[in-house]
Amino acid sequence: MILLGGRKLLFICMLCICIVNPVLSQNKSELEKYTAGHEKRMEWWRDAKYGLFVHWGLYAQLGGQWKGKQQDGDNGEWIMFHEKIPLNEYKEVAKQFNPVGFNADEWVKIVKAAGMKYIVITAKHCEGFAMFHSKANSYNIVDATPFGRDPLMELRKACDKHGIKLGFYYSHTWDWSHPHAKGLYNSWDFPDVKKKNVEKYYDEKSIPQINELTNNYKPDIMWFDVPSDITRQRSLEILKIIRTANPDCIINDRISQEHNSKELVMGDYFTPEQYIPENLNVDFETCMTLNGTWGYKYFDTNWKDAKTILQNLLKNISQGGNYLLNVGPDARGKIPAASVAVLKIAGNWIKRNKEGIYATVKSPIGQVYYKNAVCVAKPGKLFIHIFKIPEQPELVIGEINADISSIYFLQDEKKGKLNYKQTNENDLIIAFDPVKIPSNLIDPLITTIVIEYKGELKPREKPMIVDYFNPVTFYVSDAKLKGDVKYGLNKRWHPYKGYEIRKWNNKGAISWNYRTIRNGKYKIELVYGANDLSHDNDIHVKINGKTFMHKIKDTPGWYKEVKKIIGEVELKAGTTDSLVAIAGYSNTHAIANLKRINLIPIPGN
Ligand code: H79
Repeated sequence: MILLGGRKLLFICMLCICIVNPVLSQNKSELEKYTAGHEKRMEWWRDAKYGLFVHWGLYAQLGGQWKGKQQDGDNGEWIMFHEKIPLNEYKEVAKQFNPVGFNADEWVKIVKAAGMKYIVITAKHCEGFAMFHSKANSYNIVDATPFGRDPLMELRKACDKHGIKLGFYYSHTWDWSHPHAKGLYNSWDFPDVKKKNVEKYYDEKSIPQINELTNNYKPDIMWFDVPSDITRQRSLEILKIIRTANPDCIINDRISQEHNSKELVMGDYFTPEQYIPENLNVDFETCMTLNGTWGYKYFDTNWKDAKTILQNLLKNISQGGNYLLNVGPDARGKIPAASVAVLKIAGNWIKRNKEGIYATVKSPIGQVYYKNAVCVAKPGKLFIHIFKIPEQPELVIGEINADISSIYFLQDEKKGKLNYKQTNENDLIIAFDPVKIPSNLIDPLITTIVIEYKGELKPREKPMIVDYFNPVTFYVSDAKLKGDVKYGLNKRWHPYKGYEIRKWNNKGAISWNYRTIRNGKYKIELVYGANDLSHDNDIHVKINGKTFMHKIKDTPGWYKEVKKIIGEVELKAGTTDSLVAIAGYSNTHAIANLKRINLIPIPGN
């Protein structure tokens, strides 16, 4: 080991500061310059709510099967990686790829019928094959297949014709066809990492192709994937290319390693994948598959139904985010008929209820207390999308500090149909008796009602309601923290971990105020993650003058959620109190990652 003397070390430090500082400040001003205009850029996107993700590449030709073996459980677009298909054999697939059934107009019409406002399509996935005519690299759909057409240019034209926005997914770091690409690289053709010069990959392929897409196809969105192994300098370079050509081009978070940071740095929005976040106060878009794969697999017929799609869309918009739902067109260039059918059913519902979807915003009073519904807002209106008719003939909306003028079904022209009462506590309760409601107003998918009010809707002031008619969740994101208790990632929602209390020990407390509107008995359920080091430590929950102690056991790991019923509690109507959770003695640094506490009504009480 070389030991540096104090003076030498100081000299090196000074030298580093001198060299690094100008670069940092230059980076900072470039970053500011090329991220400016976020609010304006996001206007159409925030109103759009719903888009189509399209994963289409050479993997569509294979349909999830290689040499007679079906790729179970894996994503179709990953077949080259999972089967370690040699590049020269994979290139043969390109020679067979001839999707003559592709019709850009037809795709855009499917998008419109689905009620979607934009498309994001794979211009190049990790396999490295470009689905557009690239001069920078001949491994592309025009030069390397018998098809010889440029589907992205055709789509650009069709989208312009029909008023649909178009974005491109581009795998800027991973590329299994390029010897110099890093990240998760092709280790079967190019095993020698020492021979790699990643700058060559960026200079020869990634950067020129991003230039081509930007300048020739004028994308409205650039959607990058896994930014592992990319330097900040390269991410900035990409940002600069895109924004120099078009300051309004929207870019997702995965352009740079900020992807895991607590705030947006270069990107315009976060991209939770296959997971709808809760309480995230930043632009985001949840992407999800319609079956179990992004890229086409002929044997995956596990389609989500229209109701699930709509619920996902509505949950996302109620949290202030967009929904990007994926289809995987096949080797003929057709979107599978089963996907088209289900998108259309959901699309017809959206057309009927569009007023409660597009251009809505997150509700200023948060969610309603009735659990099987979500709430979104427009000036003077709250839209309540009801997923399931309540078992009790009423909808508990909760505290509303505004002058309500009428409550009606969105489908009903004659307004003011629903009766309601507002309690002394300003809680709104809507009568919702399916026996009395005309059957045509109950939608077999989702029923939407509108609450119209005059004046300003002020934020809620009172503690949350514990209501015997509805299970209640105490989210840690809404808790008061006392002492040495912290949120993971500074309270930012994490794509895999969600919100949680981290490093919880016996030096702090987590609490929530609540009030009750009815008598009732509840089960207390803890939701947390812990590993076996925590076993036999305990968690204490205090409610209604009683303390419930829970011993931690049978927990598979810090980030694997477990649900444990720890006792029962009876609450009387009209109480205001608090629920407190405290970690018991711990000889390790933390005992559990707490996520939430549920009170589940016990029927018959
Ligand atoms: O394009 C879709 C996916 O192909 C892509 N993102 C969406 C939008 C994507 N899937 N996974 N990843 C990106 C990152 C995951 C990587 C890995 Fe693994 C998890 C690498 C190693 C563990 C799964 C298991 C894949 C390989 C082994």
